[in-house]
Amino acid sequence: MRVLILGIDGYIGWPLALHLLDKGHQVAGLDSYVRRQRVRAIGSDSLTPIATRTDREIILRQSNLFIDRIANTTLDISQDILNAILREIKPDAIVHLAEQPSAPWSMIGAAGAVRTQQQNVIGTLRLLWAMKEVCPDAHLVKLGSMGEYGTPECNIPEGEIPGQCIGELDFDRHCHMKGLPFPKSPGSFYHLSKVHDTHNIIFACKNWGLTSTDIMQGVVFGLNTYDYRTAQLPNEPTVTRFDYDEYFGTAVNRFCTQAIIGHPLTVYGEGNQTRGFLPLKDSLQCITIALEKPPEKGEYRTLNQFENVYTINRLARMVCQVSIGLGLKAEIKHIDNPRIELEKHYYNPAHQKLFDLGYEPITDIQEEITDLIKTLFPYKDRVIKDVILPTTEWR
Ligand code: USQ
Repeated sequence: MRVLILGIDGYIGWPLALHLLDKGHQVAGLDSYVRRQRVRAIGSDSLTPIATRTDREIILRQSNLFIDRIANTTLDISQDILNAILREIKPDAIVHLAEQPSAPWSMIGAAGAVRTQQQNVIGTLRLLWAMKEVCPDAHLVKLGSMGEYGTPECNIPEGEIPGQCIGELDFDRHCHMKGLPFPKSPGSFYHLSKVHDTHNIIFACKNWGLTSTDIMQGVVFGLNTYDYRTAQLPNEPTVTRFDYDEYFGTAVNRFCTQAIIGHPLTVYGEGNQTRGFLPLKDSLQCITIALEKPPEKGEYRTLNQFENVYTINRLARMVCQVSIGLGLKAEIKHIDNPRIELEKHYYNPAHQKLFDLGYEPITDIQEEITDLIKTLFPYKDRVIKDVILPTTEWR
C-alpha cells in the first residue's frame, strides 16, 4: 500500500512510518515541524534526543522503499499546492496525524484556541476537498480522540447510536435515533476541534462517497524502542520524541518522567478521572490494522482505540510501585486540578471493533510502564524541571 502520513515527524507519525516500512508498505510524509517549535517555545524539549529533520529523511531514503520526501509543510498551504502533492504521491491511504494534539495548549488563551481550531478543522477540511478532487478512492485514517465523547453518564458506543435504548430515551418509530452520530460532549477547544472534524468527515463520506476510519484514540504513552535490554541508550535515530511538559506530555509519560527525577507524581484533583489508555506500540498496531482492513468504499467508520480504561490514581500508583521496585523514590501528590473535568464519573466506552479486526495488546500495561521507566532513566539529567507543574488554568 502507498501510504501518505501527514505529521510524519510527530510522536506517532515517525514510528508509524518506520513500522509501515518494516511491513513492506510504501510511505511518504509531510510535516511542518511545528511540534518541535511549539515544545521549544514553552521552554521544553523532547526527553529522548531525536534525530534532526535531515537525518530522518536520510533514514527513510535508506530504506530502499518508496519514499517521496518529507515535505516541509502540512495543510497550511493553498488548495492547489495540496492537490498537486496528492496528485504526485497518488496515495492508497492517508493517515492524518497533522493536528495540534494538546488539550491544555488549546486552553492557554485566545491565540492557542484559534490556532488549534484553524490547524485542525481547516486543515482537515482542506484535505477532504483535496481527496475529493484528486484521490476520492483513497482511505482516510484520521486521528480523533476518545475525548470527543466526554464523560456522559451512559455507555459510549463506537461512533453511532446503537439500536437499544440509551438512558431514558425512548426509541419508538417516531424517535428512531439508531445510526445517528453519538452525541459529543468534549472538554476543551482541542477536543472540540476533533468533533468538528468528525462532522466534516461524516459529511464528506455521505456527500462525496469518500472512505474514512475516524479513530477515537485514548491517551497514548510509552516509546517505540526499549534499548535498555541491550544496555544502550535509545538515542538511535529511530527513537520517537517524548514530551513530559504540562502541555504536550500525557499523564503516564509525565508520571514516569517525574518518577525518574524524584518529583512527586502530579495527580490532578481527586485522580478518579477515568480514561482509555494504550501504549504507543499498540497505537501503531491499531492504525496499521485500520489501514490493512479498510471499510467499504464510501463508508465512514469509527474505531474506539484503547487497550483498557484506568483511573489516573491507579496508573499513578502503578508508576509508584514500579519505581520503588526499581529502587527509585516515588510518591503521589494530589494538586489542584487546573482543568474543568469530572473527577469521579461513570465511564464505559465500547472498544470491540479493533479486537474483532485482530488487535492483540502487545504487553500488559504494568510491564510497559516498567520498561518505560528503565528506558527513560539514563535521560534524567535532560529533564527540565520548570515545565512540570501546570500553569494554565482552564477556568
Ligand atoms: N492528568 C493528571 N496529571 C497530569 C496530567 C494529566 O492527573 O500531570 C489527568 C488529566 O487531568 C486528565 C487525564 O490525566 O484527567 C488525561 O490527561 P492527559 O494530559 O494525559 O490527556 P488529555 O489532555 O486528555 O489528551 C491526551 C492527548 C490527546 C488525546 C487524548 C485522548 O494529548 O491528543 O486526544 O489524550 S482522551 O484523553 O481520551 O481524550
